[in-house]
Amino acid sequence: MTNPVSNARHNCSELEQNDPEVFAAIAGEELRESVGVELIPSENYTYPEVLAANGSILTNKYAEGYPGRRYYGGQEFTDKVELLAIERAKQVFRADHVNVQPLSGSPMNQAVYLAFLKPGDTVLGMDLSHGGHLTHGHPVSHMGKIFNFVRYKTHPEENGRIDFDELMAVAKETKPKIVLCGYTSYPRDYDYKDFKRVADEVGAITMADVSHIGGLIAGEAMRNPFDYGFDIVTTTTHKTLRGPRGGMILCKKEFAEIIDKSVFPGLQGGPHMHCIAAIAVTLGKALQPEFKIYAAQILKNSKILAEILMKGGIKLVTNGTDNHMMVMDTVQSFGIDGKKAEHVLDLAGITTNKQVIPDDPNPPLRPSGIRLGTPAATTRGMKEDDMVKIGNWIVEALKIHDDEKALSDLRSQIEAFCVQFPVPGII
Ligand code: DSN
Repeated sequence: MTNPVSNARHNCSELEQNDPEVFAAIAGEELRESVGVELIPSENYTYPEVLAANGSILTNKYAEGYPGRRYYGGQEFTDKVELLAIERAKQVFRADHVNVQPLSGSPMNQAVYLAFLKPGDTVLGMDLSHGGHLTHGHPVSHMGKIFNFVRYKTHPEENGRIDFDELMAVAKETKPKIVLCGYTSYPRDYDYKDFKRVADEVGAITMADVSHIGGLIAGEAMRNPFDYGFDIVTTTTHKTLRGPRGGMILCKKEFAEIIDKSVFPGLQGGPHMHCIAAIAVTLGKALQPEFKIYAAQILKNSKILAEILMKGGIKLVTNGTDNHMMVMDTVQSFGIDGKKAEHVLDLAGITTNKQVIPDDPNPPLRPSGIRLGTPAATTRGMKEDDMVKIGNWIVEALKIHDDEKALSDLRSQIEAFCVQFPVPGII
């Protein structure tokens, strides 16, 4: 990599002059994001307009409360911005009501649990190693200690199917208040009507955490849980949606008040108005026809990347993908754990993340797999032909995993490829 500071394109002369250390770190990150292939499926390159709103003076303002009923004066413009975000989110997701104030994914889900549950109440959520999230009740999470999360599993060898007869029996026995579906490392789609059937049988609320696929739902490339009668949908805004870091809770109108009270004053203080402005911009983009094309391309790229990896002898969890991501079993494929595989791919200039696989015998910091996906690469304009190249490079890098010289040569090839695809927001 060339010297990041001499190569810096970050546009802030005061920062460069007055805090060269932070400036240099940001410049280094800009360069890193430009010269490598970004395949972490929860990451993306946001829009220049989002960077402008997110870096705006709206960060100066306290705005506890909601539009029209705040605890501080001077809310003329914050109200406008928040209402724009809310109205656009309602349109994008066909939701009755939206709260755009959650600071990110964890408080977003916490606010939902705290709205409806008392300590000890039961939630059915997906097991972490099968694709669920920490906030879906993993025992190390605070929510996992307060509430009784009963974690269901998938059948990875049957395309990741969930056995709904089994889930129904568990629901009848444990009487959950919330039936939760949602994932961070599950490479398939859900059949929401089955979850709804289970929840209705036991009188539970249906909640879908679609953080990973929010943009794919917005772009109508994947199913929308509201079309199946779901009560609550949560999503972060910085993954497939391409927005700033943040979260949203979308719900049926009968839950509007309880959700709003749970977010503020129940859980959070002042909303981050600069982020909310950036979320409004993001949702404005999601309403454009081009966003549908983008969402569809993410899935096309994911399909072909999965095919190339499998053709190269890599075992994928569930043997493929229906969404933007896939999980490789690197122990089975190459005899190396996910920590080593992540490092090898880093050396080659391909960024991924180590990942537990279903019922992984290995620990989370040295798991058996790697998770990867196509949203960020698609944002850069990479298409099917490019995925073929990237897939073959991944196979090659993992095969030559102990040959640092060969990995370094591969990295030069990958850097030369990447610089042909500009990163939005980096001039
Ligand atoms: N950390 C996010 C992810 O990578 O999936 C979820 O919170």
